[in-house]
Amino acid sequence: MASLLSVSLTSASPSPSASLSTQESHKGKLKLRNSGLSFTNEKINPFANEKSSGRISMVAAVNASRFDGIAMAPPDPILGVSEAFKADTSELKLNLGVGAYRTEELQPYVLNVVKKVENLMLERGENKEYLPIEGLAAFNKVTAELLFGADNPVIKEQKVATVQGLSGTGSLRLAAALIERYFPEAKVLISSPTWGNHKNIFNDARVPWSEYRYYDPKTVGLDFEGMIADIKAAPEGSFVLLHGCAHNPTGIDPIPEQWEKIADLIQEKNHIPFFDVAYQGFASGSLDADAASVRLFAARGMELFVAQSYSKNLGLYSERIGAMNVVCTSAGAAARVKSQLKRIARPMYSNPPIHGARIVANVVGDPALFNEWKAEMEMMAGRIKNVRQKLYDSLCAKDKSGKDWSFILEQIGMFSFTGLNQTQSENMTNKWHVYMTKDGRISLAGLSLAKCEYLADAIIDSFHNVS
Ligand code: KET
Repeated sequence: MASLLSVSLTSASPSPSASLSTQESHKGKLKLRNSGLSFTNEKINPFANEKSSGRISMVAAVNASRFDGIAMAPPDPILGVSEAFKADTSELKLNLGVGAYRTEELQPYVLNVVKKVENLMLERGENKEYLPIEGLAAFNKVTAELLFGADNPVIKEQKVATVQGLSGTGSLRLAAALIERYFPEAKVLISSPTWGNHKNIFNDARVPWSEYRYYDPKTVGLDFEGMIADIKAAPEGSFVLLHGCAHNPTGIDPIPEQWEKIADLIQEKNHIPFFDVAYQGFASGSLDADAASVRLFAARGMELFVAQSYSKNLGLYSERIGAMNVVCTSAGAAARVKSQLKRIARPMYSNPPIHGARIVANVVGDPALFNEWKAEMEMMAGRIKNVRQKLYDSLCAKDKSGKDWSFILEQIGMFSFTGLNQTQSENMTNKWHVYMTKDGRISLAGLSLAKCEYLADAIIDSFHNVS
C-alpha cells in the first residue's frame, strides 16, 4: 500500500453522495471511488443540512479515515439531555429531560409486579429461542385486548393486525415503512408541536409529513379551530398522527366532544387515523380511560393504526417492548397487512426480543398480577399529580407578579409544558442545573415533592429575568 497520497477532492454539495470520496492506489493510478452513500431526493434527505467540508484538500496519510467527511451529529434533543445531566457535578442538579418515572428519592423504579414476574420466569427456566417475526403470540393477544378491550368486535372478528415492535419507536418505524411502501402518495399530518422523534421517524422512512396546528400559546391550550382547519385542508387519504392520551410535549388533550369532531372530520376526508399510545394508564391512572380516544374511532368501524409502548406504564424502558396494531375492515385485510409488517421487520431486525414480551403477557394475562400492576400504575400517576399540584402551589406562593399558573394543573400526564422559551430553558440548565428540553418541557416524573420549591424558584427567575 502506498504510504502517502496527495489528493485534492472538490465538492460543492453538502450531500454525502457528492462530498464523500475515498481514494485508493490501483495499478499505480489513483482511482476515486464514491462512498456508496447516495440520496436521490434532496428534500427528504435528513442529512442534507449537515455540512461536511465543502472543499476537501488533504494529504492523506495511511491512517486518514474514510469517514473524515462525516460531520459530528448534534446531540439528541431529549436523550442528549440525560448525557449532559450525567456530566454535571453539582449537588443541585435535577433531570427533568427524558420522560422516565423516578421515585420520590429520584431513583429509577422497577415495578414490584415486574420483579415478581421476572422471578417466575427465572424459576420456569424459559429458553431463549428466536421468537416468530411477529413476536410472542401471548403478548400480541393481550396487548390488542388491553388497547381495544377484550370484547371489542374488532378483536372478536380478527380485524386487528398486531405485530410486536421494538417499543413505541420501533412500532412507529414499522408503520412508517408500511406507509412508504403501500401509500407512496400519502403524507402524514403531525401536531405542532409533537414528540421530537416523530419527524425523525418519518424522515428516515422517507415519508413526507406536514404539521397541523395544535397548541395555542395565547390560551396555553388546544388550538382546536386551527387543528380542524389544517386536517380539513390536507389532501384526502392523509394519515393523521394523534396522541392517544397525554399529548407530548404539551400535556393537553382534546375533550371527548372534540375527539368526536376530529373523528367526524377524519371520516369525511377519508384520512387514516394513526394513534401513538405511549402512556396508556399513565395519564389518568386508568387503562380504559386512557384508551377511550382509540376505542371511539374503532367503534365507528374506521380503519386505523395504533403504536403502543410499555416503556412508561410498566417501566420497561430498556426492554423495548411495544406493538403495532392495524385495524382493518376485514379479517382478510388484517391477515395481509400483518404478513407485510412481518416482511418489513425481517430484514430490519429479524424478530423482536422476548423478555419484555413475556413480562407483559404474564402481567396482563394473570388477573391477580394485572390488579397489582393497575395499583402500581395508579401510584405512579398519583405521585406525578402530587408534584404537579405542589409545583403549582409553590409557583403561586413565590411569584408576586400575578401571573396565572393554572395551566400547569390543566395539563395531564408525565410532562408540563411550561411556556419557557429556548433562552429561558437554557437559563434553567446553565444557572439552576435543571435539565430539560429546549422547548420548555419538564418531566414531572423526574421531580420530587422536596424539589418543587427549588424548581419554582428556577422557573420564576427564568420567566421574569430572561427574555
Ligand atoms: N411516543 C411518544 C409520544 C413518546 O413520548 C415516546 C417516548 C415514544 C413514543 C417512544 O417511547 P419508546 O420507549 O420507544 O416506547 N418519549 C420519551 C422518551 C424518548 O424521547 O425516547 C420522552 O419524550 O422523553
